[in-house]
Amino acid sequence: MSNSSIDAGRLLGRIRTLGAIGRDGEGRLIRLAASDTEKLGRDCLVTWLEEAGLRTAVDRIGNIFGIWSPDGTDGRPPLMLGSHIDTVIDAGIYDGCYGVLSGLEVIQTLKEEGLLPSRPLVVAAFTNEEGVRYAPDMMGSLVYAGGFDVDLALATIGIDGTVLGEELERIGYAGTDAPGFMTPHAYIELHVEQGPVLEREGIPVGAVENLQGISWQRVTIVGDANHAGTTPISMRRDAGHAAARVIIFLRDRAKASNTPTVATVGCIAFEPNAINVIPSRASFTVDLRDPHEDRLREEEAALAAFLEAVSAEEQVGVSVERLARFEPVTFDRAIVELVEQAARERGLACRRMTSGAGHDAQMIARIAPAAMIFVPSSGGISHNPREFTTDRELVAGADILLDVVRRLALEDAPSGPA
Ligand code: HGY
Ligand code: MN
Ligand code: MN
Repeated sequence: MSNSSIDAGRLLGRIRTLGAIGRDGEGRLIRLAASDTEKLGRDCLVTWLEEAGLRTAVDRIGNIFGIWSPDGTDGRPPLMLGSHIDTVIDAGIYDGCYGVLSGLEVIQTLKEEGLLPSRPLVVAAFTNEEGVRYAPDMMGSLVYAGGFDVDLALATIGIDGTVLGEELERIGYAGTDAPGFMTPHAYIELHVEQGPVLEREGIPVGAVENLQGISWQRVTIVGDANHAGTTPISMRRDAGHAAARVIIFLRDRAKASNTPTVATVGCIAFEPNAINVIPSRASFTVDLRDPHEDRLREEEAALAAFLEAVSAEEQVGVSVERLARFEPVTFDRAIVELVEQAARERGLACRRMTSGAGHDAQMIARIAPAAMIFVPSSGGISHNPREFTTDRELVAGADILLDVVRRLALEDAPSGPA
């Protein structure tokens, strides 16, 4: 593989420019799916895609594509790169954006080098990867891979009561292409690790070989509002206390399991939410993850059993809504090996690893060979403004992507002008 490099200044500049788009009054980065701030990020990306000479396309779920189809490649399954540019609340600037902008950078570099690929090169920015405003997460890539009906997805109601399809219309990204209109020859996603492993081991490149299963649920507990001062403890139907018992149960169980199982309650709301009123209602989300499907099922079953017990003991009603459920995914071994080879040839240490986070690659893996490349996250921090990766690590990761793409792009390519 060649040792040319991407244009580091262009990539790093774009990461910082996009990272400045969508800041609120307190400087927090918030570009929730199909929001006004995300529109600004989308518009910026489309401008860069066009400046790079790529054809842009938007499908019905708002996925954005930059397409380079050199002569003679039209209609062939493309090599697809990508990730997402929507963010969580008070996000870092690398999650998702690094993969989209590196994909654009790699295509632009190969184009400028005069490469003659055997197939189109495409970079994708998938809609609503984070799933914060509309569940489930990885929605755009899930629809693209045929795992979720596009009309049902467009009808999704957000946490703010908006309808995704209407919001995409409003921001001008309700595209017309059918999701899945290009079946990739292969898909590679470059992403910051968002965990502590690479930094802790001093390794600059992760060859991601699998991704853990994800279970999202919303639990609603209904008790009785009552006076905080006059109601004896024994007479309470306290939805808040019942919710607290569930949260403690989840943490204690995951900790005691000595397995990679993780459990998170990220959102919680009480009603009537008054200092001197026993909560009549508690609604909270449960995010369970494990690399092994059978263990993830065990965790879900244990939670269901505990909810039943709490309902009886606390005399409260409990209902559960499924928000997302994705089984663990194994990535394409041949691409993983290409990542390792590219790292070796650049003299960079590399290790195989599991992704703790969900990614669009896990959805595209349903329709094409897919794999991911990780670079270190400082302190393992992500979904936090302190998310950070050094320029050197960012450029190294993009160069690995460049090498892998060049190799895959030249597979069964014509041997140059006759
Ligand atoms: O939830 C996730 O792992 C991803 O950030 N959407
Ligand atoms: Mn991400
Ligand atoms: Mn994320």
